[in-house]
Amino acid sequence: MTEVKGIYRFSFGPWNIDEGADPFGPTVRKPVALARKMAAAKKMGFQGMQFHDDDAVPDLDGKTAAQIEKQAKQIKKMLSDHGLVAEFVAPRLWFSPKTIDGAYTSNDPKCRKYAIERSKVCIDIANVLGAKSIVLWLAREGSYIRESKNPRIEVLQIRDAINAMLAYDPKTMILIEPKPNEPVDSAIIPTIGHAVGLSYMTDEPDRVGVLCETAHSILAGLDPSDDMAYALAHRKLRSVHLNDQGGLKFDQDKSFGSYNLRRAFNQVRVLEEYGYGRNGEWIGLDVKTMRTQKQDVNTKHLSNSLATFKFLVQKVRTLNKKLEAQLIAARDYEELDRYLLCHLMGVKY
Ligand code: XUL
Ligand code: MN
Repeated sequence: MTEVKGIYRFSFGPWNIDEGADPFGPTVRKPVALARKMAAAKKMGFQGMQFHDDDAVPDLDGKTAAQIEKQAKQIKKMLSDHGLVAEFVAPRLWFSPKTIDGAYTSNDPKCRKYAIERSKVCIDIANVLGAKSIVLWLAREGSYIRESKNPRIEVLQIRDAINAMLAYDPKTMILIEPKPNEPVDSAIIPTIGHAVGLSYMTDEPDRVGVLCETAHSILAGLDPSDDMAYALAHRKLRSVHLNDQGGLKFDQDKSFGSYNLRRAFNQVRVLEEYGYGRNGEWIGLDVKTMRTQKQDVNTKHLSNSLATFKFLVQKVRTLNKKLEAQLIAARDYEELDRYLLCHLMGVKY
């Protein structure tokens, strides 16, 4: 049997090089201009960038269509000048005073309308940047108090919003990025399973996929590699946000593999076995610099995550498949466990 191998292209977003503010303290690093972030991406071996709509066009809501297009064209040129492409654009639907109570699921119809119009503008920006998909991180779709919304209607409202986007543009792919909590207490689409289910409810399921983020699966008490495998079985995994997470804490976005190397290995294993990337899927690294990190070394979380991913691809490719098959056939999973640990630790087995 010919072995399928993954083909990997890497991306991250401007928010992944940040100033270090957290809910308890101010910024500790100076902002880095977008052009410098692009130069850093190229230097570290990334091929693409991810954007929020207002990463590309700041203060978007106050601008005309012509102003938006002009600004987006400048960003497209900046990308080309750096030898990069745009992977996706995501509508930032969690900042505006109009999205305090949610976006597509707000109780105020004017606010729901705003969210859909803003998503259409996001698609326009994606088209100018040449990004093939938009990502919906459903940040405030849910509630702080269950009785404040009708959860069944919320699901249908999100479906209708996605249908409006599908109808607006005949080509854009829509990727749902689920997360169980933060900023809201209870998200209405908390897991990859929910997102996959929702995709089938839309008018064009083939144009609706998912983006699986390591930390979000862990926050839902699930294993990220199983979530990725589930989405792959449905042919719905169109992007990933690899990072790491130390259990049920705040959304940490730690460097890939930094908490649990074996869990990271299994994510790479699942992607590699499928031949992820063959259909143009990207490896996105949604990682955050530690607040303690100084200005001149503020991209190590990205280069380290990339290096760990590549290292783990080699670990998957150099696994002794014959031995693995023998141990599985003998049902000696204790020995398989030991072999895998030795292989990962790089010690003689
Ligand atoms: C939020 C998150 C976002 C999305 C992009 O937790 O992961 O960065 O990936 O909007
Ligand atoms: Mn993410």
